[in-house]
Amino acid sequence: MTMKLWYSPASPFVRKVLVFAHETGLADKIALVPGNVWEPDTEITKDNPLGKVPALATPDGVFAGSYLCCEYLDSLHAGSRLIPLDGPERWPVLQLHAFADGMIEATVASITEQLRRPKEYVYQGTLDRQNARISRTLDRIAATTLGQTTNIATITLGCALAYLDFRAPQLAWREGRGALGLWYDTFSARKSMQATLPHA
Ligand SMILES: N[C@@H](CCC(=O)N[C@@H](CS)C(=O)NCC(=O)O)C(=O)O
Repeated sequence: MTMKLWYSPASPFVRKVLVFAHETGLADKIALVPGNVWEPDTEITKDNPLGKVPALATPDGVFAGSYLCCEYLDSLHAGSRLIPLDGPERWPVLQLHAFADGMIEATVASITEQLRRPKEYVYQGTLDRQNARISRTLDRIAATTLGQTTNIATITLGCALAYLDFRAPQLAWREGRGALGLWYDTFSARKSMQATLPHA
């Protein structure tokens, strides 16, 4: 079975799906289809009316949004689930996923504000608010003990931190969060992370 992933090479949400696909041994079942979400008549809308990436076109239908793409991929492999279906690990994993995913959302919103709006319309208050959200969430995550278990949460966190390095290095997220930095150094060396480095 071949699936089609609408993607853009710098999108952290797309990267999350790609890392997930590598970790579950499904990467070679996915054909990447570049799409420019900023073109008004982008072809992505044929599959995903939201006009966003990622979207995964499969024999079972189109799945829009990174979480759903990952959940679908998780149903296709025989290894242990990266989104725990039940058991005590399910809720902590989903909770960390939500925080990491929210950081990506905030960073993307901030970058969109800076890169996609005419300079005179960029509102510093919005940027400050997103930065504060990211900083608080980093602090909360840094206060927890993170293992190197690979799951939807750690994959999303790895992609969130990488995206901060890529697009918002001035936030210096490692400062005062040494253990999180060490965690990321190990996680980002994984083959799945190395195979999916972003480019502008
Ligand atoms: N919640 C969605 C967010 C996807 C998203 O925001 N993708 C961005 C690229 S990183 C996009 O397509 N933006 C285009 C737009 O906002 O019009 C997910 O988890 O995939």
